[in-house]
Amino acid sequence: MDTFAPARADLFSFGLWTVGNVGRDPFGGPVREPMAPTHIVRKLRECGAYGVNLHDNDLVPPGTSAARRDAIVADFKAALEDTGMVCPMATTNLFSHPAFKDGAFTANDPFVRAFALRKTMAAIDLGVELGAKIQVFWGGREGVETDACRDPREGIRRMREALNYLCAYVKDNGYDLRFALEAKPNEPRGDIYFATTGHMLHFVDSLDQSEMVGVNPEVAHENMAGLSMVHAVAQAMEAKKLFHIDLNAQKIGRYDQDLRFGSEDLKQALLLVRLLEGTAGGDRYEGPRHFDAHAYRTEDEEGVWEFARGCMRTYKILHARARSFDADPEVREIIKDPKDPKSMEVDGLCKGYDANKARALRECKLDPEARGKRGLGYERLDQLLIEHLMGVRSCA
Ligand code: GLT
Ligand code: MN
Ligand code: MN
Repeated sequence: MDTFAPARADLFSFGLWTVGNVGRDPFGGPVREPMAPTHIVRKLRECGAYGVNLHDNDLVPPGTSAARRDAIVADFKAALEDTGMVCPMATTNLFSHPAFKDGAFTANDPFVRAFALRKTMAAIDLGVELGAKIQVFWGGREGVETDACRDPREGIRRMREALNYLCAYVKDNGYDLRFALEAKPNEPRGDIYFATTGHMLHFVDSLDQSEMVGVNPEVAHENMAGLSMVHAVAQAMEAKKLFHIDLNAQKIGRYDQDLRFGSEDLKQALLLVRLLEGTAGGDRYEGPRHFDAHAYRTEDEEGVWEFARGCMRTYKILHARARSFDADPEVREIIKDPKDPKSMEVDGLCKGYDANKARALRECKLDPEARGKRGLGYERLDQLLIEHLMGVRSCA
């Protein structure tokens, strides 16, 4: 039996736009034929995924008549039923239409803002009809080339207004749906508002219905800003706001590459899987493991499925390597909490201020000089991480 073969319980999902990417880039046109959404559903199930996500436009091309829309949706639902696939997440394309060139919810033109809101309400209806429990918001055009065009505080206020409106729409319709906000620092805009997951987390707290809004961090986007995806995800998990995740890979300092998960910076990928799966302890992330990536432009359709299988297989291998690392007695020894009475007493003095504790803290012996001289063994720890990652060291 192949222990790295994906199973439904792994909750692996792909967007129609990911495996369906035709390989267009700013310098060249498509290199692959578009695939029918129902074909993608069947192929993803064969590869071992459990879910498929979509933008409104991925399934229903703009300008489709109401009758044709219903027929497309019915066919798609039938493919989901036949295969047992689910649609865990849906999103709105608020970036392709020329009207969105100055933003969608944050655009200066009220007609554009109204169009964005109306389009999103329809995309929410579509997602809910397909069973989606999460609506992602990636504001690709919500930004500027020149900040001379608007007070950035107005951009922030408009974004809040739109999300408050849409949360109220969801409640009014009795939908069982939560929102996940996805940050990106730039591309396609020169600068995008709410550049990182940290910015988004702060913004979420300012919303009327903040309990129904969380984040959707993406590896490539945090790395584009030169930041740690592991820390972004940790902050979201700690705040109970990791509602969804976009897994992929990225070389630092480049455009948004959306590469196969684990194909760059394997150490970060290992530490990310370790965090999501809780192999070092702590809560596990329970939502979909979504791969927001696409195959190299060099590939034909077979290469696309090879890419999809690769994302899932690498995730499972990294999960096994993380388990092995955390089961290693030498690792546990290096990072264990000191449990001797003196350490525990000092620790107790630092938790929950009161005047007596503060007095005792002023007086107790801490010996910072000796502590400054102590080696911590993290070179050894990291070498152990690398050896588990490379498979030359294994613990059950
Ligand atoms: C687009 C973007 C992604 C977003 C998608 C959701 S669309 O491909 O690059 O990061 O997650 O709108
Ligand atoms: Mn993404
Ligand atoms: Mn991306």
